[in-house]
Amino acid sequence: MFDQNRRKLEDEMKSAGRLPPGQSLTLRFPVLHYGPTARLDKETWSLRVFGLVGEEKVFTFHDLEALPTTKVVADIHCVTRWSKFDTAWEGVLFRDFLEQLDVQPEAKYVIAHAAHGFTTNLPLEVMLDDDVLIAYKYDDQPLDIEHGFPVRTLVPKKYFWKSAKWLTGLEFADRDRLGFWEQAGYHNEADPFKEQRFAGRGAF
Ligand SMILES: Nc1nc2c(c(=O)[nH]1)N[C@H]1C(S)=C(S)[C@@H](COP(=O)(O)O)O[C@H]1N2
Ligand SMILES: [Mo]
Repeated sequence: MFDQNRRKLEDEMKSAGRLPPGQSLTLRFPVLHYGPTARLDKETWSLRVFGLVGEEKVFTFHDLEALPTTKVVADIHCVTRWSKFDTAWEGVLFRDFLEQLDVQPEAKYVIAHAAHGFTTNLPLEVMLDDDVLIAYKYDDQPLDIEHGFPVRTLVPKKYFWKSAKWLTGLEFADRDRLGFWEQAGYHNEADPFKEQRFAGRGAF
C-alpha cells in the first residue's frame, strides 16, 4: 500500500518535471552526513561571518531570530538518489542576511563552514536566489538535531550536500575553494537536473 502510494506520487512528480533524472521519491526524511552528529547548544551557538566583508561579524541565535524571516517550500535532492518534495523551511533569506554585512565587491564565492570542520562552497550568485535560506525551522519546528540544529543552510536547486547542517560560519572569498564533498569528488556545480553528481564525468 505504502509503496503504491509512493510510486503514484513519484509518477506525478515525474510528469510535472519535478523529479530529476536518476532520483526516486521518498516520503521519509533520511539523515545523511559524514562523521558524528553534532550536538550544538542554541544558547552558545554563533555564526561567524568572515573573509571579504568590511568587518568580521558574529551572530548569536537570538541575533538571527531577530532578523526578518522567510518561508520556503522546496524539493530537495540527495546525490544518493532520494528526492523529497514540498519540504517546508523557515529562516533568514540569504539575500536579506547580506544587508547586515558589508560584502566586498571582490567577493564571488561563499564557503559555508559547519561543525567538525565540514565545508561546502557555492558562487555568491547562486546564494542570492530567492529560495536560499539560513534555516532554523522545519515544518514550523526547530530543526531536529540530526538535520542540523540549530541552524543550517538550504540551497534547494543544488544537490543537498551543498546545504550545510550545523552551520557555524560563512566565508566570503574571491576564489573558489572546494568543500568537503567537492574534494571527495562530487561535482562542483551539483545541479540535480543536469545530473552533476561527480566531477569529471557526465551523467552517471
Ligand atoms: N555539516 C554537514 N552538513 C551536511 C553534510 C555533512 O556531512 N555535514 N552532508 C550533506 C549531505 S550529503 C546531505 S544529503 C544533507 C542531508 O541532510 P539531512 O540529513 O537533513 O537529510 O546534508 C548535507 N549537509
Ligand atoms: Mo547527500
